[in-house]
Amino acid sequence: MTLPELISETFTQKFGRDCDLLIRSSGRINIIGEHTDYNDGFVLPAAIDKYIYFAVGKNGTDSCRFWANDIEEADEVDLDDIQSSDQLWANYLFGILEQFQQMGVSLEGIDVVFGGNLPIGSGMSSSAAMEVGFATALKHLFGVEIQKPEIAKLAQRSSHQFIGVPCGIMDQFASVMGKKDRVIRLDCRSLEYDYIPFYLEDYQVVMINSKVSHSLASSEYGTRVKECQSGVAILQQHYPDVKSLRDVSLEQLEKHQEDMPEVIYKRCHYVVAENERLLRACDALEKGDIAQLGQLLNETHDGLRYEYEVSAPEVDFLVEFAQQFPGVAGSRIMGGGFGGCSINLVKKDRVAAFKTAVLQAYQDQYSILGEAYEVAAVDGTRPAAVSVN
Ligand code: GAF
Repeated sequence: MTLPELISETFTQKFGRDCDLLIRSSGRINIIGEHTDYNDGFVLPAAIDKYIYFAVGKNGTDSCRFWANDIEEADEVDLDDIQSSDQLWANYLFGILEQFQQMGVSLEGIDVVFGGNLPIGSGMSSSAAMEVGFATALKHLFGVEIQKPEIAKLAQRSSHQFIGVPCGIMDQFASVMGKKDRVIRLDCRSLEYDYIPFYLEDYQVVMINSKVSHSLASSEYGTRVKECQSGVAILQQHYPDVKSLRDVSLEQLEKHQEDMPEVIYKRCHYVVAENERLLRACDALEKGDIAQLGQLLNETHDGLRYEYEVSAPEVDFLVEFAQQFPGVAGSRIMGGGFGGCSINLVKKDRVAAFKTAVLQAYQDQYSILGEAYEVAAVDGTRPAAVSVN
């Protein structure tokens, strides 16, 4: 049975009728440009072929019932009184309902079944895929006129307001705006974007899931946001036009190293350098220079590990192993950090050997069974047919 069949059939079994609509939502990878989005910088993500499907249908009541198929948990919420749930996954959905209500949409009760093959908590944006997937379902079900970039912004607001995570726009934007065989070069200040052909010659993107997710992740994320803001406040004393780290050059930053605490300098240095690296990475991609692209990924990992300090020992191990493995052009931790996946550019004829070797070494070192996924860039969140996977 295909995934869409599974999700729509589960809907039928649970709720005793067929669903009205099926939505396919994608996870995302980010080639380079990590922790730059909330600094008004650039990112280079793509929607990928790891999905969450939503089967939805109106139920004629004022309440919404949810079934999370992968973890077999249910939840329910009254549309007149949307309160936080004890279950985090439910809050990603409740927050979207609240956003639609704030837009003045008059919602009716619905039933929802969702699930898929996008690993949860692995840095591939399962939460953003849930948010934009559910928002896309509501758009179609209630005939709401809302464009895709607005869906991304609405989902980001929901993360800020309902979940309390001050995330950037990258994940939601990539999930909903992704295009087959393209990466998105997104300016997170203006939300202007273009699509860059994503052809890696004889290389393949391979994700290695460490299966660890350290609990520091959300509190440290907020701390990084604040650290960057305090760096900006110091720089503004010298450069009044600076609004965010996006506006700062390495030269300007280095000149004022002594004016800021060491930790703030390190955070700012990483972000400013990462923005510059991204522009060089786009060049490398356009020229088909995968060796150069890989080298930039390696540099990003060092920055995330030593300057931004958002890596994790388990992922450092995976990355160090990969960087030394013949046929790997580059490797780094991907996403918010503190666990999750590494992203690796691997020669196609070395993929099988790499996956076996890295997972074995990881298991020997940490007694954890990691997972490897070969991923491709696909079209982002959209209505789906039951018969197509
Ligand atoms: C998380 C956030 F949600 C994104 O907005 C982004 O900041 C990313 O971490 C780091 O690049 O996925």
